[in-house]
Amino acid sequence: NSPEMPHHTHLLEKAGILNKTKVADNGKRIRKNWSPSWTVLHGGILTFHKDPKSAPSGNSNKTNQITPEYTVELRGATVGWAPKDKSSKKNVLELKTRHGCEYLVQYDTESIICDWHRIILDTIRQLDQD
Ligand code: I3S
Repeated sequence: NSPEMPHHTHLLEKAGILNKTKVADNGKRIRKNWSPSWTVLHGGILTFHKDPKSAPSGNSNKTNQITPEYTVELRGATVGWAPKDKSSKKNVLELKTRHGCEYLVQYDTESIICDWHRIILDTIRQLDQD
């Protein structure tokens, strides 16, 4: 970690489509609402974007696809495979923030969800070192 190259410039980046639902907000359980989401990891923040299909009919346009729905600060967060009782879906990750928000993240293709698991884990570890 040299002065010329601050740690945050090494933070990992990735983007893709994942299925997600928020399940807790500040420690309070909330109702699941699974939806596909354009998901972007950048600067230690994971951003889930709104599902354009969820826009009111007639109101669907390209800008909906880049509207953030949830921004998740990965510093102090944990990620792991969700226990089977959390969802009947396969390949589900459980992401918990240090502020008590919880998300489930899922994708049928194992290699894709495994790549996300690895990069989120590596980012959390990297942030822990700062
Ligand atoms: O944990 P739950 O309540 O079994 O989650 C299911 C519900 O969110 C369900 O919606 P309704 O509450 O409208 O029935 C969803 O359609 C299911 O996908 C949720 O379960 P899975 O096992 O898919 O996470």
